[in-house]
Amino acid sequence: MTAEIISGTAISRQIREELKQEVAQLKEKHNIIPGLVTVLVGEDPASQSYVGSKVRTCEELGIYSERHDLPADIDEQTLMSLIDRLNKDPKINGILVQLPLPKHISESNVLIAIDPRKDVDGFHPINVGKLMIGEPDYLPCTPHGIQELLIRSGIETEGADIVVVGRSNIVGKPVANILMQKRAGANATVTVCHTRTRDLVSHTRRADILIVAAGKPKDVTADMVKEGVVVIDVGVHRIGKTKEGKNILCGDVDFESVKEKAKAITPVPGGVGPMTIVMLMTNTVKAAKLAAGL
Ligand code: L34
Repeated sequence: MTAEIISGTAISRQIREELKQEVAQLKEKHNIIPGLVTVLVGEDPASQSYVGSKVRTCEELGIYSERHDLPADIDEQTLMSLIDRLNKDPKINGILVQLPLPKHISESNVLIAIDPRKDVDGFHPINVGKLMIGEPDYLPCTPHGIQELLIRSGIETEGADIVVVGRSNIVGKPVANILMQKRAGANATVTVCHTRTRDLVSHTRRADILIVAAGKPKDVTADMVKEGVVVIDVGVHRIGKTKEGKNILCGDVDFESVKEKAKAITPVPGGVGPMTIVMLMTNTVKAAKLAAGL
C-alpha cells in the first residue's frame, strides 16, 4: 500500500478562502478589520521565513498586519514595553511573539505579559488552562492545524489510539489535550511518549494515528509503525541546499519508507507547516470578533 498524501498546502488554501470571505464580511457588515502584529527577535533564518509567511498571509486575507523585527541583544524590559503598548493598541487583535527567543529573555515572562484576549498563539497560562478544562478561546496554531487536517481529511479520531511523540508546550502537550477532549473531531485515546519513554516502539506500533513532534530528522522509520497507520509529521529540518540554493527540508518521519506502510501521511514541506500559519489567521479573526462582542 502506498499512502494517501494529506496536503496541508491544499487544505490550508481552502481555509484561507473561507477566511477571506469572513474578513470581507466583517469589513462590510461591521467595519471591522482584524489586526495581527508579529514580533521577531534576532535573525534566525527559519523564524524569519515563518514570520514572513505570516505577514504575507495577512495581506492575502485582508488582515491588517504590523511587523516588529528587533535585534537579538534587545533587553527584556524593552520587549515588555513594546508588548504593553501593543496590548493597549485597539488596531491590534493578535500579538505573536515568534519563538524561540534569545536565551537572555524569559519566554514565560514574555508570554504572560501578552493580554490573554490577544494571545492568538494560545500560549498564555490562562488560555492553556481554558484548553485544559475544555473551554478554549484560542487553540495553539500547530495543534489546531493538526486537528483540522484530520477532520478535513475524513480521518476518524473517535476511539482511535493516537500516539504523540514529543511533550513540548507548543505541540505535544496541547495536541494531546485537544484530541482527548469530549467533542467531535477528538474523543481519542491519547498516549504521549517522550525522551524518557521506556519502549517507544511498543507504543508507536500500536498507533492508529501517530503524531511526531520529536525534533529529530527522519527519526521514525517504517519498522516503528503498523500497516494502515495515519502519520502526522510535525518536524521541519533544513538538511541541505539544492544547486539553486533552495533549502532541502525533511520531517521527523522517514517519509519514503513510512509512506509504503501508512494509509495516509503528511509531507514536509506542505503538511503541518502551512496549517500552522492559517490557524493563526483563524485565531486573529476570532480575536477581532470577540473584541467587538460578536
Ligand atoms: N510564537 N512561535 C510562535 N508561534 C508559532 O506558531 C511558532 N511556530 C513554530 C516555531 N515558533 C513559533 C511556527 O510558526 C513552528 N512554526 C512554523 C510555521 C510555519 C512553518 C513551519 C513552522 C512552515 O510554513 N513550514 C513550511 C516550510 C517553510 C520553510 O521553507 O521552512 C512547510 O511546508 O512545512
